[in-house]
Amino acid sequence: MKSYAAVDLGASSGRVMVGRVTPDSLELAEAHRFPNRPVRVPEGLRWDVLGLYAGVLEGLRAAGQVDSVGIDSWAVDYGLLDADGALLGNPVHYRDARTEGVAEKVWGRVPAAELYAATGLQYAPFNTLYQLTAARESRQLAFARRLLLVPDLLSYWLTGEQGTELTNASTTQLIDPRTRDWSYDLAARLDIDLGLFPPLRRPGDAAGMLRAAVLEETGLTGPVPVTAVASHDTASAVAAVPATGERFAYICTGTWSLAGLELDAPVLTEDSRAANFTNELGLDGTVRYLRNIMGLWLLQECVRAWGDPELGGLLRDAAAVPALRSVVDAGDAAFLAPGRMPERIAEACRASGQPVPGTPAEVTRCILDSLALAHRRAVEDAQRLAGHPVDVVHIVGGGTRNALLCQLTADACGLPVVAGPTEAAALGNVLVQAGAHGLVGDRHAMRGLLARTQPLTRYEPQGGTGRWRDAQARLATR
Ligand code: ADP
Ligand code: LRH
Repeated sequence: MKSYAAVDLGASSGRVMVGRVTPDSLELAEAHRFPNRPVRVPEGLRWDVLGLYAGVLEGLRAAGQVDSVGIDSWAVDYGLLDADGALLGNPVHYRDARTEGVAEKVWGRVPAAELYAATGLQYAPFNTLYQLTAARESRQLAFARRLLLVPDLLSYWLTGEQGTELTNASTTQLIDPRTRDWSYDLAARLDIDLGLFPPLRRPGDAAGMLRAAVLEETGLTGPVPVTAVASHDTASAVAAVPATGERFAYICTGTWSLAGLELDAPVLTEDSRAANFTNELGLDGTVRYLRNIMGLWLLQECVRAWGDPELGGLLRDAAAVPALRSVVDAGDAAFLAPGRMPERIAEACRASGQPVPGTPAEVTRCILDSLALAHRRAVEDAQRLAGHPVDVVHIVGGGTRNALLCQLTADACGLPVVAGPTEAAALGNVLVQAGAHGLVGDRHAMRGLLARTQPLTRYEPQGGTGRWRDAQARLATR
């Protein structure tokens, strides 16, 4: 048996999990969980990356002796280092307003269609490419000698070694999904200095050893290697989808819903661009063909506005509210920024001539119906655009704890939903480490092990998809 520490940093919480693996068994236990609360300072919204690093160290101490450590986190964001290797300021949060209006400037130099053809990445205002363009005139960027994506930054602090992990690099919009290497020509046309990024590493590559000071602080006995995993949390979560065949769609639910397919090659058509599907990179040469949906962020922000009522009670009350009274477009980037979420949802309903949800239960129901509807649309569009039909939808991540959302998704898609595992990103992280150490085989073997060992819940579709089609039509005509 081997033990692996998986550091998994989501937008709402960070955790250090310990996975114990043999060729026939897989157990995951939580060593430490800590909130991830962005901080608004006069310059804008920032990640408290030192607080997160402190949480990682505390988690490693709680994890105890392990055979290796892997790190994954949310995508696109980065820290800049000066010539001495010191961090220049707090990493900017992807929900910060600095990228407003930047895309249009970029498209003036490289049209959106060419950008998509080169990178296969959906338009999202926070793609690293747009963030770097927004920062172009900043003194921080002028002083920077290195750019490390968030998991790579933490890995650097743990080991002293630098690298850029490929699955997360694929969210920068600077990678060509066909060559799985940097898009040199595009970067040159946009004056983006790829020399800021350290060399690419791939999931399973060695990423250094815990530094002596880290061993001392965590009480671990060295040497303890750090292994590059699929360091984009969504790539780790997709690796842990317990599918037993090829005909499946997945929805990674947490702060975001990431809904789509695993493919062998990118889909770079104009239709795909118009539908805003992304081609991010996954394990074993795969492409994660998916759409970003606002996800449980909508609910998180409402719950925050309501003074943090207990989630279980809220979901029970929402289950009693009549279905599909009002829906909003849960893919709309208008919901990206924090603040005033119940009001913004009410305004969207009013503007589209639908009943305005009033109570927290009604707003929650509107959010869950809207998410299920967006899940349906993404699963349908992905199958059509990629020519890859599916028989089942796998839901992984924190949203698997929301039985109403899982059932509504099954109903909306008209397909069975298999929910679980909840800590998919951490499991994918553990399994890539286990794979690197020869304990499990490729992603199919990983999925077989997950399907045999993890508790999963099946939801059968109910009630026909007609009313979901009607709700979609209501949204489409507005
Ligand atoms: P991230 O990794 O993006 O931080 P998670 O995968 O941890 O997100 O999922 C967080 C979400 O899971 C929360 O926003 C919440 O909606 C949902 N969730 C967590 N616990 C429960 C619960 N007990 N019941 C229902 N939903 C839950
Ligand atoms: C989910 C996620 C998602 C990205 C977003 C920025 O945590 O990594 O895949 O698009 O954060």
